[in-house]
Amino acid sequence: MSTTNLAAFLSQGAVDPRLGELVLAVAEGCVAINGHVRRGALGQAMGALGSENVQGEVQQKLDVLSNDVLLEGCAKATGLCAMASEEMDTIHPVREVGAEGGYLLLFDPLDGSSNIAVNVSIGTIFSILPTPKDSYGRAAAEADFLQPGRQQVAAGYVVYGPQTQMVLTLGAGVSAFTLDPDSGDWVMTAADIRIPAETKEFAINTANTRHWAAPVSRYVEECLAGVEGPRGKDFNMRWVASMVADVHRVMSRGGVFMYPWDKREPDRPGKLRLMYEANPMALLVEQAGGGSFDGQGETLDAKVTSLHQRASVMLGSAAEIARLRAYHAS
Ligand code: P6P
Repeated sequence: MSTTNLAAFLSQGAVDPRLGELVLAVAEGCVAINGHVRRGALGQAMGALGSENVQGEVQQKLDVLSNDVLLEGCAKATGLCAMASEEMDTIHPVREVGAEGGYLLLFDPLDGSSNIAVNVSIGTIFSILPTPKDSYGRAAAEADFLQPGRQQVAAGYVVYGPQTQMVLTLGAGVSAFTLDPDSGDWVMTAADIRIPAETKEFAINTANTRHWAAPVSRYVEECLAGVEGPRGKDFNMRWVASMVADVHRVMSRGGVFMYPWDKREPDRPGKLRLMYEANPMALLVEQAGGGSFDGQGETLDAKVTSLHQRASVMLGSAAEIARLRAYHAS
């Protein structure tokens, strides 16, 4: 593969220069976040703040630091109209856009932050929507963000693991870039990523087994039954409890990642958030030939009613998602 980098990839003719500028600003912010993550206890960013975010979750210092890094770094992107984050109750307006339109950026600045203290991979997830046509010439409103995931013009994540990697789609396939720790450059290390349709690996928190809906229980039980069971093959289970790490494994070698609805909070669709976790991951997975299902329909078609709404998430290898869909239909 000829060596190319993120800047060159984003400056291709087909990419709106303002979109490329915004993705580069996100990438630069993630380089700064990467630095804080990797300093760990040697830095000032470890530990909990004692505050809670809009989700009612204890905020880690790195959660807020990462959020601030992205707010400050991305505001310079000339096409950016407003931002929204897991860590902020309301949207963060940046500038009005004229008739040429612009972009809305959503992110989970540091997903899986409960893993910071135990040195397990964590990540940043981001999603980019177009500003709605009726928003031209005025400041952004929260309602402008409430678009189905299929409207995304770009989505990606950065996983802070043994390597720091960005996996990105602009709607025409999925590429991966590895941060060169020496040069600080994002070097393309994978192009046109494809998820195998079949798999022998599933990821779900099995501590919740007694709370699952019947179709999910059936799917997992059949995986556990292995070669003697209806699947006729043995499966392996993984659960990092860091969505970016678990989804990166699916993007890298196939598999199924599930955080489905369960009986613990029957009125809540699921634990994960639609706008800045499920939707960006669903676009990446679909662009790589996989599928994403929320128990009723495609994640990307889910109706959006609020910025921080949650979703049931089942995504990964196409044949497995088709099976889960069939079990939910029967
Ligand atoms: P549980 C991390 O807190 C997170 O939001 C996702 O990254 C991860 O997949 C999930 O929650 C883990 O949840 O209930 O297994 O701890």
